[in-house]
Amino acid sequence: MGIVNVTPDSFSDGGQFYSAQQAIEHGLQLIHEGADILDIGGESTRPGAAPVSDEDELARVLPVLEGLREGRVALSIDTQKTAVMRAALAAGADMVNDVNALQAPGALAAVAQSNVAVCLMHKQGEPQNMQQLPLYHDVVEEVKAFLRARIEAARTAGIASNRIVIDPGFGFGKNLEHNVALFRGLPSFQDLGVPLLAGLSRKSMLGKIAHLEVNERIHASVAAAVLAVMKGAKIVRVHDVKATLDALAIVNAVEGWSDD
Ligand code: 7PJ
Repeated sequence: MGIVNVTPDSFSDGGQFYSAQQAIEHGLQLIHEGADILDIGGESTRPGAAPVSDEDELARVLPVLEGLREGRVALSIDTQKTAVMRAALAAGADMVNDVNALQAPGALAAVAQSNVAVCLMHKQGEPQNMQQLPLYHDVVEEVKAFLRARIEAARTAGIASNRIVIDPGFGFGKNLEHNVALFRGLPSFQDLGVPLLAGLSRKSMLGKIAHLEVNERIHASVAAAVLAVMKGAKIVRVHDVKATLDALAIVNAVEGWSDD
């Protein structure tokens, strides 16, 4: 899954793909590099980021969805907003990626009434405050329990489990110790019976571990993606598609997962 940010203040690329045309060109480049899914987002969820209105978010993402629809890859809409989900699904999105796990009013119904896939992600707190004091007794068990409950809520709302993907939400209300514990515990998320997505690309946990600024994290990000796949992730959400696929080709050749 290649990341296409359409925000002026996105987490990791400094807003360089803000304009729709630039975002479309970036998406086409990621398709060329081998992405199977593009994740299009118009609201930054970086720690401390300010919320965006429905109208502004839609104005950012809809032209990009339209512009990439002919690209013959699956298009994911990265949003927490029910109105944005509905409009993006009407515009042909294939997947909803919700860092809020469809907890907004109407979000479960919006996805249930379509036939698209959904990624349910765990976070603690909200982007404005989530890194202030993340607290867990057992981070792996608590994140798993939350995701289990959200899978159940989605299924009850009419979303079949073969449409659901889960994500422990690296960096969303977790300190370095929590993030490392979750990463180590990734294999146990397979107990939940749906595919696992991991988003580690360029995140600050990698910077903290290897002492890297955000624009220096490609190699650490590739290592993290490879390790996540080896621990069971079926989808990795990345900025650097070609570098990641080159590394995963070696894993596939040696570990024999090329038919997955
Ligand atoms: C994630 C995401 C993630 C999912 C962001 C960033 C922050 N969606 N959206 N998982 N991260 N599913 O890219 O650094 O980890 S925004």
